[in-house]
Amino acid sequence: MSSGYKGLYEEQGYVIIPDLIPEPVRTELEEACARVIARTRSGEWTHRRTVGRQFPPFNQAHPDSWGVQHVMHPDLHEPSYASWYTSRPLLDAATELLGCQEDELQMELFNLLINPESHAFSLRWHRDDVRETATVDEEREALAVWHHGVQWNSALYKDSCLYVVPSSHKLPRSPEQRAHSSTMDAPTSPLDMPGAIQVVLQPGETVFYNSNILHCATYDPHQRRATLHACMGSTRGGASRARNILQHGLLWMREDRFRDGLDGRGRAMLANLIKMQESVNGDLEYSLQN
Ligand SMILES: O=C(O)CCC(=O)C(=O)O
Ligand SMILES: [Fe+2]
Repeated sequence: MSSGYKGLYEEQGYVIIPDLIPEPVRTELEEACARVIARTRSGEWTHRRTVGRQFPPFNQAHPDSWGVQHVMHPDLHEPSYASWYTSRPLLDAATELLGCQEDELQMELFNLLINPESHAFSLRWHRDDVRETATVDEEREALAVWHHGVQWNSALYKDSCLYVVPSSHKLPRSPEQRAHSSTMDAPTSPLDMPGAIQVVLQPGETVFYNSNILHCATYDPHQRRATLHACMGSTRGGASRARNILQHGLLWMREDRFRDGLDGRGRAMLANLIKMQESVNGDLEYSLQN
């Protein structure tokens, strides 16, 4: 991929890339999403994000869902997710943005973000791996570390849920920004946050964003959403992504039946994840709290 995407990604903390989902694949993914969304809403698939809770562990108390977790899980029998996750256009984008070689790519999370059925819901302003109580110095220190991972949202339908503060992945919050992001409450108007913009994705577009950019999201039950939400790392990060990734409980990825369903590229990426998992002791905390 020859582009200015990496420069923009580093400068703004996010970049929108079109066309990472070829047309026939998009239809397959739309159909797979319709099936897993139905299974999640019916309660059959219990790995889900529940309305009222922003971060894992997601409880099972609330009936409405805003996300489907672990779409590559073999129990879902939907091979199109793993085959897209390891597809050429996506791997080219990830290696460019990560600045690594393909054999250094580490398989990580793949979830689906959906509209709740009957409740409007919002996420508060947050960085995925820095707590809202961090001091300016703690924030500066956390943001100075290169995290060796990329995260993205790929919209199957038009998606205007996400808000970000461009370039905030490099800067501690200003006092005003801190005032808008220090409580557990979601904003009533996200654009009140100084510097905030709304990220609007047309169907088929992908936004890659630094997971420590200041961001929030709003979910409208009347606006159809099926947005592929995934991340990938590079082995250059060693175990630095362990907490962020392994807190989601990925035992199923160690099963032979999962590995057997992957192609050669996927198996190599999975082997890198398992190596990282084995290099740390299982006792991990959660990055953020609800
Ligand atoms: O819904 C989105 O686009 C953002 C989700 C998010 O920020 C998160 O899962 O931490
Ligand atoms: Fe987030």
